[in-house]
Amino acid sequence: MSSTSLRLLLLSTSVGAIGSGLGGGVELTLRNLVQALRLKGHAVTIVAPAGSVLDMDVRIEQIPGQLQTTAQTQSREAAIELPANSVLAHMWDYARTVQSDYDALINFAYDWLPFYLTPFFRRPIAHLVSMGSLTDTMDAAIAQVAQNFPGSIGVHSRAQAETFPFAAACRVLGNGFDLSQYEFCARPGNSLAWVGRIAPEKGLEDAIAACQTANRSLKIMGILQDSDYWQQLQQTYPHAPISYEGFLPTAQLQQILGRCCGLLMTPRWVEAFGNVAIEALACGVPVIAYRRGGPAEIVRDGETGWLVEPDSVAGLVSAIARLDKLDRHACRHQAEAEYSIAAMGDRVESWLGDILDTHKANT
Ligand code: HBI
Repeated sequence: MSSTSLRLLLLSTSVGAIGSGLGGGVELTLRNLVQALRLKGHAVTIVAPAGSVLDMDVRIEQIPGQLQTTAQTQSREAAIELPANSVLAHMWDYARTVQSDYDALINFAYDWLPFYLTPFFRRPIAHLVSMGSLTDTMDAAIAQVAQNFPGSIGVHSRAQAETFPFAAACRVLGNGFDLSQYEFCARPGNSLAWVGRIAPEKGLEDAIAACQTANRSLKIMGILQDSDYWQQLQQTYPHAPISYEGFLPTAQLQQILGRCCGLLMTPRWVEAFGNVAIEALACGVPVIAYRRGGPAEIVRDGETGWLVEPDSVAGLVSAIARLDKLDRHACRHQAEAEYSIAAMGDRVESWLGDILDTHKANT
């Protein structure tokens, strides 16, 4: 692609305002992508649910309306849901009216509507799919775009792509982080860390059980998304050495995370990527993760972390005992080599270039 500056319209997730934490990893992904694209000279505008805030000077078109139901709480056969006064519908109606001011759109919502609308738009739409396969209707909607607009489906990991029938059509992009926001910590304390949305698909109970067995304290950070689940954990493990540190902005998160001797990742589902793994590596913190989904592609087993038999608490305990075999400098180096803002910017710019070239060839 020529090095012309692109005018890009980024449409955020529909399940929460940016900064609310409800958008999970997508909020961080979107923020870092804005930084990566602007670093490469492109102009970026964001469309997001009203109440969105971002720690950078970028225009956000704030759209009012009812948030979308989170897809991971739906059953495989769930029908398409669109509430009255849908913020998603308003976001994409806005995009329709302004599309001529942009060279391309990037969709971050894991929802049927943006995929269905793709052929109705004059401008090309790049879809950054943020989760693995969850429902038949979403699989069908994404497959339709993968077929009719080859190359326009981006994912974070090969494992995530493999959950879809159209895996071969997916462009694996990894992710990118502003590593200057993460401070390397050479001498950690004894605590372990667990970071993520506190919800059943994240398997927090295994991390708690492992720390109780290993007699290590566990610092828990992230949005308390499912309070019933959290209550149930407290009842099941009343004496576990855990502390909930809250849902923290990056500056505070990395301060606590960096002083931990390891991060535990216990996903029950195929984690599309595992942003928190990179945040840990960036601080020099090794990652103990189930051999499942994105984290299994990130962790260099025996070098920057340990990969564990999925759902094996005993495996977590044994990996905890081997944390001291790992070099914290190797962790930081891996983050710098593969997951910097610049590295992600190169991958996304190349992806957008290919989509624009294909679009030009077909119009
Ligand atoms: N569910 N319906 C829906 N739409 C989204 O955009 C969405 C979601 N669930 C979770 C989510 N986005 C993000 O938290 C993850 O993609 C990281």
